This record gives sequence, structure tokens and C-alpha cells, in this order.
Amino acid sequence: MDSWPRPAIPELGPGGRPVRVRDTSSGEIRPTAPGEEARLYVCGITPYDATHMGHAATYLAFDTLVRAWRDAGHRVRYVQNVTDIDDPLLDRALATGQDWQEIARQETQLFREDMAWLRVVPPDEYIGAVESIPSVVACVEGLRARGAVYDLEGDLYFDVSADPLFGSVSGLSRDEMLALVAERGGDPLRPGKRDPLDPLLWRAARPEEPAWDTPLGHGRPGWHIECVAIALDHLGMTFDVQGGGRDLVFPHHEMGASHAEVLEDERPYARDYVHAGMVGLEGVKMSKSLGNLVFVHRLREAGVTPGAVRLAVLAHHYRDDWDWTETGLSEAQERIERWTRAVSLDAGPAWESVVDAVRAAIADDLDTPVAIRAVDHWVADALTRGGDDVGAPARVRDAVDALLGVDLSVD
Ligand code: 5CA
Ligand code: ZN
Repeated sequence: MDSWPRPAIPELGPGGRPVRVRDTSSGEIRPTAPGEEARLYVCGITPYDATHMGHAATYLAFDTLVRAWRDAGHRVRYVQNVTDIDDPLLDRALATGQDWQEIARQETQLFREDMAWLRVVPPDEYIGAVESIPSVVACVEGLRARGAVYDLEGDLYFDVSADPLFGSVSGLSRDEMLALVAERGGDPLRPGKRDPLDPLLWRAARPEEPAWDTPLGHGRPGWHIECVAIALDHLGMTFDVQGGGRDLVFPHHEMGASHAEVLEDERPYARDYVHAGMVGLEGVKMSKSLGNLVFVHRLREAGVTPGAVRLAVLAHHYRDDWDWTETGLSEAQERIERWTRAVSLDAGPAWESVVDAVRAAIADDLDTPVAIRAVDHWVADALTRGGDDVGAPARVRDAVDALLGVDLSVD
């Protein structure tokens, strides 16, 4: 699939720091990407509705990681999927009378426009589930050869007992897993399963549902195996970071790791599993049923600037759960206004320590709130006391652009 246009990123020169992130599996904040190439897989959208601020916050978190890695001198290889066939799309099609493919096409296009507007660095490979069906089939056949697959009325399930290390990504108890799997797309109550936790790898065709003819039969892919097939095709085993929102820790990333490690008889699938917190709205979890969603395209249409949206998000640590509020957005707008005034001055206080502080904060588990405070201090100094470093405003502007993705020359 087509990705979206790449924003220009200023080069800051030497001084980038090695990047550390928190890995869910170990609970440790630890160094990433020992290689020259940093390899990242981030779970993409299920395109049945527009991108809300929760989705956007997750993609901005991993955009910060991409920018931090680049600054540390890594070449970044970034892969993202689009779950362009799954139950939510078919449910939406049924509810609206639209064709499921048309919904997927439209919402994916809106997502691209939202991401480009937010100056999110695009993935190098942007891959749909439908176009990955041959790879999914090959993975399921490989798992079958390992004895990790069973058939239930034509549906193919993964046998979690094939993985002796099952559970090591989330570290959850079995009871916690059982509760989550029911709520997140699993079918623990289906009779005939070997283990209620076993996830679907391949769903045999049902009447009125789209299906593809493959060596596995007429049907469509399960969810977790979709991401594994795409990641193994485009990154291979032992890539650096598997990313997504915290709602994906279990079952999605747990099952993904299991599928890949059993299939390849090798581990780990990803070196680090990194998860962003959940974003709500004014104290309530953003959810479709409550209708309390803030869509990126609505902010865009209302004339809000992308820099303000970015700073409203990046004012929170990516791992925290937080709420989108009007106050947060106004604060970000005021901050952009101050920052823009400061970098437009003819001279300012010395830039070296603020740029270094921003780099250090971002490299330390993407600590954008600390990075923002460092810029705030320099800006306050520049606006009150001034300074005589004529190069400083442009240096600070470039660092804010490269690391926080905020372009102060237009905002
Ligand atoms: N297509 C699958 C992943 S393979 C999926 O979860 N799609 S999604 O559209 O539901 O979510 C897209 C991304 O946004 C995921 O990384 C998810 O974890 C994240 N996300 C969803 N809701 C929120 C939220 N309220 N706050 C933060 N991130 C969220
Ligand atoms: Zn995924």
C-alpha cells in the first residue's frame, strides 16, 4: 500500500544519544537497537472509522522513537500494517450498508492525511492484511508443520501449549489472560478448543463474509498472525521494537511473539515490546459507544495547527494514561506561540545545553515532558533576558523540529 509523504527532518549533527525504552516483557528501561539499522514494527489501524486522538498519541510516541533513533545515527526500518479485513469492518459495513472495502479504502486514506498533517515520519513499508494473505498462509502452514495448529470445524487454531514460554510478553496470570481474551477479540467459550486462550489463525468462510481461496481452504486470516506474517516478511526475527498501545499487550503481542517463536524455533521475536498509555476524553475513556471521540481530521478542519496537537500530546509521557482536554490544547497553543516568538528573535541564550537536554530526555524512554520543559526554560530566558548567540534561535528551532516534530517556522 502507499504510505504518506515524509516530512523534512533537520540534521542536528553529532551529539545524539543512544536510545533507551521500557520493555513490557522485562519491565526494564533498557538500551535499544544495538545495530546500525533500527528495526521497528508498529501495529496499524483497523480502518473502520476515523483516527482519534488515542490512535494519534500512539503513533506520535513511536514517531518520537523514530526521530530519536535517527538522531542517534541509526538508519531506521519501520513497518506498519493496516488491518483491512477484520470483524469491525464487516460490522460497520452491515450497519451502514457501505461496502467493507470502500470503508477500508476511505478510512485508510483519511489516516494517511492525518499522519501527513501531523508530520509523522511514514513507515518504509505500509502493508495491508489482504495483500499479505499469501504470507499468512505460509506462516500457518509452517506452524502446522511444527504441530502447533488444530482444526475446529474448518477454523484453524494455534495451540498455545506449543510455546513453553507463552505468557512471557505480558507476564499476566492465567485468570487475567482469560478475562482479557474475552474482551479483546478471542473466543474462550467456544466448545472444542484445546485451551480457551488458543487464538484463531484462519477463519473458514461464513455466509455473506468475504473469503479467499488458499491452500488452507476458503476463508480469511486471524488477527495476530497477520502482524507476524508482515513483520517477518519485512523485518525478520529479532527486530528491535514491537510497538502499539497498551491494549495490545495481551492477547495481540503475546500471541504474535508465540506464533513467531514457535514458527521460527528461535527467540526473541522482538527485542523490546513497547506500549503507549491509553488516552481518554475529559475523564472518560474514549469509546465509540459513548461517542466521545476527538478525531484528528476534525481538529484539522477546525483550523487547529498540527504543532499544537503534537505538543498537547507530547506534554504527556507516552506510557501514562491521560485525557485529551480543551485546556491541554489551549496550553499547547500558548506554548507554540511563545516558542515561535523566541526562535524568531535575532539572537538568544546559548543553545548547546538546551539542545543537549532535549536529546537526552528523548533518548531516556522518550521523555517528551522533560524535553518540553527544557525548551520552555530556554524560551523564557530568550524572551525575558535575551542573549547574544545569533545562531541559537535557528539551532533550537531545528532541534524542536527534528526531535518533537514541531515546525516553528509555520506554526
Ligand atoms: N489493527 C489493530 C492492530 S494490528 C488495532 O489495534 N487497530 S486500532 O485501530 O484499534 O488501533 C490502532 C492503534 O491505536 C493501536 O496501536 C492501539 O493500541 C492504539 N489505540 C487504540 N485506542 C487507543 C487509545 N484510546 N489511546 C491510545 N492508543 C490507542
Ligand atoms: Zn498488530
